[in-house]
Amino acid sequence: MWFQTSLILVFTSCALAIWPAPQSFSSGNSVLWIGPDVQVTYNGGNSSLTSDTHDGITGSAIVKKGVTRALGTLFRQNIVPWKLVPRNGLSNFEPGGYSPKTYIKTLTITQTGTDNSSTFKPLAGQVDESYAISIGTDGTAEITAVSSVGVLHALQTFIQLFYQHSSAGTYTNLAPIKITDAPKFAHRGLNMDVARNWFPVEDILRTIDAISWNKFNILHLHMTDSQSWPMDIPALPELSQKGAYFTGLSYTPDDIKKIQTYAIQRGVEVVIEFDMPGHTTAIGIAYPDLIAAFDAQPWDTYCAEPPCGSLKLNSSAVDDFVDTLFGDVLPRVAPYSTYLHTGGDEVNVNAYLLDDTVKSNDSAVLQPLIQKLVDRNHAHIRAAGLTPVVWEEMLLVWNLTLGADVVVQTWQSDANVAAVTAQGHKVLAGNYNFWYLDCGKGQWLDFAEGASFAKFYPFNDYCSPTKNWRLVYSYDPLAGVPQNQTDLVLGGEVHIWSEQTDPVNLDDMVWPRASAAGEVLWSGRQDANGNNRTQLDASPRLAEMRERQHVGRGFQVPLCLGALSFSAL
Ligand code: CP6
Repeated sequence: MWFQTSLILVFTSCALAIWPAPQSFSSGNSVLWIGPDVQVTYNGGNSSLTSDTHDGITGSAIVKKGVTRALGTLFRQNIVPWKLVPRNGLSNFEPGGYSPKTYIKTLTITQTGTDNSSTFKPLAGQVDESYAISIGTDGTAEITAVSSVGVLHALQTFIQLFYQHSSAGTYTNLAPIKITDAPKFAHRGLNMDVARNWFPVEDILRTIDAISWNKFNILHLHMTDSQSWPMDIPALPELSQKGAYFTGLSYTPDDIKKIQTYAIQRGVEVVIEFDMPGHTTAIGIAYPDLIAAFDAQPWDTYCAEPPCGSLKLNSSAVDDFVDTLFGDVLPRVAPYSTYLHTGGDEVNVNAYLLDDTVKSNDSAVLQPLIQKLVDRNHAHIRAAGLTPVVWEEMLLVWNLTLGADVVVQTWQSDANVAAVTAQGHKVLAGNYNFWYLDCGKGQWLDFAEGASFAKFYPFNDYCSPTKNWRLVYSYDPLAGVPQNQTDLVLGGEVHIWSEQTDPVNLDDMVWPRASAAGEVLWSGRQDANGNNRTQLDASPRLAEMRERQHVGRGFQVPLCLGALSFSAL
């Protein structure tokens, strides 16, 4: 049974509207239609996959559910349920003049590799995420990938090939299509701060959907900060009972598992961060003895952002705390994670003037104590089979001796990316000037501490029309990294700090600006000829991405074209 209207392939070879851009493609000039009764086969099976209800996490279950979602999206059967946008569904338009119509009858999916447990942890290059798509003029479509994650990426590309027309005269045809694709960077993440505001589980799941559409493979949850501790730790029950914004506004172990497994089914891995020793005030609400400089004033003497509070550095109670914390969390999250992030950003030495176990702001005194804390944490993480991640300051400000396995996440400059690789460490690139989605769009104009922030962060030009996707798109994770060290750049993350973001504005703060980072990370800043990708090439494709893959799936997000900057094209 055909759907009321069919869909057609419409791209010209000069503007294949795929986001992120595939590494290589070619297209022809034949229009093909597709209907919801397309026969999908996976590795030779011949039953329709759309009725599968398997709940386990196996490669074939991942593929089957991925197919169900992809076809559901294509035929508007399962758009994101959280924010249903009243839409007309498929238009009544169909191109004429093509008779007889050729329909895609079969989509043949072939997975050439065998999934193993690490296949579900698409990190650090462990998983082959490549795929190929081939569509012949006779209406046969093929997807080939090594892993189930590769098949998921292929499906996200596949559904973008079909265009629902709403106006006549713009279609061109394209089969035969050939696409071969693979990511430039292994680590493609969004860091979501879930501590500054409370985000119900469904907001996180919705964000996982959207990041998978953009071929990101990491959701980094900045889980804890000074403002709240929203994760239940059964061995330390008061942490979230007192440290969450309100009792119950916290993620239970079941919630965490649900988030992790939901992500894995979409080719995404969750990285949990417990930021310490700074950014920990909320711990002190339950355990006052663990925290120095609790809400100390004036705040800008003792911390980067109020309320102040740092884990004490020479306290056996703190040692016991981290032992209990990691002993509780790691066995639960390890099956679904590769990494655990121990934070380490923005430690203010003055907080330790007020630490009764230290009473000093001398870096030479503090450095070995921070080293001990980090060593302790990282030993726990390694014992659980995971790899530690830290913020750049642990290496570049505190000169800690970090294991060769440790991944260092930068946020301040290109020079710092290079400084990390110069020391032989793996690095996640990021830069507040380009990839901080909380900066700009006027959010900080309303912030009560705005004047103080302006003093510290003059680089945030508030309410700027230039903090748009174009700026995000112009960032190159490899800028400044010597040729022979680029292998150490695992990828990068775009960040949504949530002081000014909550479930109400989450989607439009993040999307589609994060999509721009998604393309840089998947496709690379440069094209196959080594030239920087241009905004002229990206702009119509991103517009399609936003309209069809975000708004069309229920995300009411603006394109935020912002000020044109032709000099940056
Ligand atoms: N919170 C935490 C933040 C920031 C960082 N860490 C931050 C710093 C500067 C800017 C934006 C955000 N809000 N925990 C830095 C990694 Cl401009």
